[in-house]
Amino acid sequence: MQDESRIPPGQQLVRPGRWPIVGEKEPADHRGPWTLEVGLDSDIRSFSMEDLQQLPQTEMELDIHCVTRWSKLDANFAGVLLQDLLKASFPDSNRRFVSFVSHSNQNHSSSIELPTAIQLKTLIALQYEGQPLEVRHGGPVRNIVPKRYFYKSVKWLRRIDLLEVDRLGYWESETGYHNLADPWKQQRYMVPNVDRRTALQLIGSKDFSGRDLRSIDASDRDLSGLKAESSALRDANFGLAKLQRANFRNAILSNAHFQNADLRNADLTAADIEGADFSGADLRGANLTGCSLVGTSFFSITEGSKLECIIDANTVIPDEILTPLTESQLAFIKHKIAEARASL
Ligand SMILES: Nc1nc2c(c(=O)[nH]1)N[C@H]1C(S)=C(S)[C@@H](COP(=O)(O)O)O[C@H]1N2
Ligand SMILES: [Mo]
Repeated sequence: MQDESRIPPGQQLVRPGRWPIVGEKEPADHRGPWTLEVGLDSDIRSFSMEDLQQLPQTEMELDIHCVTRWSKLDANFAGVLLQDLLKASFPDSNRRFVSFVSHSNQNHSSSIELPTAIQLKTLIALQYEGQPLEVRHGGPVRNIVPKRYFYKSVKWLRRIDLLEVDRLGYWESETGYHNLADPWKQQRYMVPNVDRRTALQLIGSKDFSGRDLRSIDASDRDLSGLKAESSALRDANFGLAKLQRANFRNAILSNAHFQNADLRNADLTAADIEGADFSGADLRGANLTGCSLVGTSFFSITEGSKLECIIDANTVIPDEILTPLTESQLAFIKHKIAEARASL
């Protein structure tokens, strides 16, 4: 039996043994052996991998909750507790925030209040299931903040800064992810980045091309033929909207809400639809070629009733994009595709 209380609201479990890769796939180029620096302003302590291995090691089973709605339970990690690393570097500092900085091409980082990080048992992870952490998952060293959305857990951790004033991380400042990131409170996004008036004007113009309109409320609107190529529409609400022939090519639609939307003949080519919800949406003739489907929903169950998307033989959902789906979503969409093909 799965313990429901362990799965935060709006999350679905990945298939057993799966661990999706989200965001960057590799660190920036680097020479020489990996080091981890801990910095208190200009005072810096440097740890080699051997140094880290010589500190007390802690092993724990953790649940991963990604903001794009997938969760993975009982992931086994081992490494050094942040608390133990600080004992070995700056035992007497009582700074208020900690920032985890990656050695990555986009200079990722993420921050959290230091007492919270300690209390949550933040781990400087070196191992996953008894093996050195794979590079694609942040090896040789990443931090893991338990009980927070996974963007607080930075891959290829190179530097830990102890701060008096918070410094927003990459996702938090570039994409509006919520700085507190508590999955049980669904703290996924900060407030929308356009006011209601601007939003209504843009909806009237039917042109979102290239714009960042996080969490925009376009529910129940007539947006047929919408131009939204390469726009950033994380968490946008298109529930019940008319989106026939809309152009969402290369758009970021992660966690967008399309419940009962009319997406007939819409073009979603190469869009990021991770965590997006298409339950009840009409996808006849829509093109999903090259979409990323981690955490995507094509049906949902609310109050006991099942809300299903509609597809037909003209819907383009290539088989090779289906693998990241959860077990129930995969079974559902495969069945729908087979049905649509059979009705030809
Ligand atoms: N350096 C770096 N760290 C990162 C990211 C990233 O893109 N770059 N993505 C974050 C997000 S949004 C998630 S969900 C997790 C994904 O980790 P995984 O790819 O090992 O599943 O890493 C987080 N840490
Ligand atoms: Mo994420």
